[in-house]
Amino acid sequence: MFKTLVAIAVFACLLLALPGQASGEVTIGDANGSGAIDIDDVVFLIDYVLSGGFAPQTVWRGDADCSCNVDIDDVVYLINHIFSGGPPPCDWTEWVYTCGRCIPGDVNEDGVVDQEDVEYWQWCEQHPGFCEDFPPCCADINGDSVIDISDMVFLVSYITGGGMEPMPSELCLY
Ligand SMILES: [Ca+2]
Ligand SMILES: [Ca+2]
Ligand SMILES: [Ca+2]
Repeated sequence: MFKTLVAIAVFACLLLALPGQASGEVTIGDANGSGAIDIDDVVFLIDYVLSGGFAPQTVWRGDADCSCNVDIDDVVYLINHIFSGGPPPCDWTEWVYTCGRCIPGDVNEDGVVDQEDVEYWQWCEQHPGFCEDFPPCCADINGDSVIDISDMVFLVSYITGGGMEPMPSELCLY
């Protein structure tokens, strides 16, 4: 019995210790970044939109109606969602595509993710200073907000088959 209680306690602690969001996942509408969409986000957005208050940490979090800008319509949308059962904000992946931020993995920005992206990346690495427009939002392919060799590995793994699809990056929110 004691062991069971300890196991339950440990499990509960683990649950509490889990972060609200996994790396690479953003909740559109969670304007204050608390991990949930609630009245606090409405208050936060009203303050930002109408009173010049703090912007959401990554401003596009506040784009609740997924219109690709943050304004009073987002406040109305959130109120309708929270209090009147209106539809939730679009999910993060949908937002990235809808607002044309980037196709994850499409580092040469030609609209497809393929071997040419790997080649472009390699070319950029070999020619520092020539790829000033290297799009960070497309190049953080594993969605951990850092651009490094692991993103290249992720991309190669996807293109050659078997690897996971590139994920949208929180870098797209800046
Ligand atoms: Ca909006
Ligand atoms: Ca491409
Ligand atoms: Ca990364």
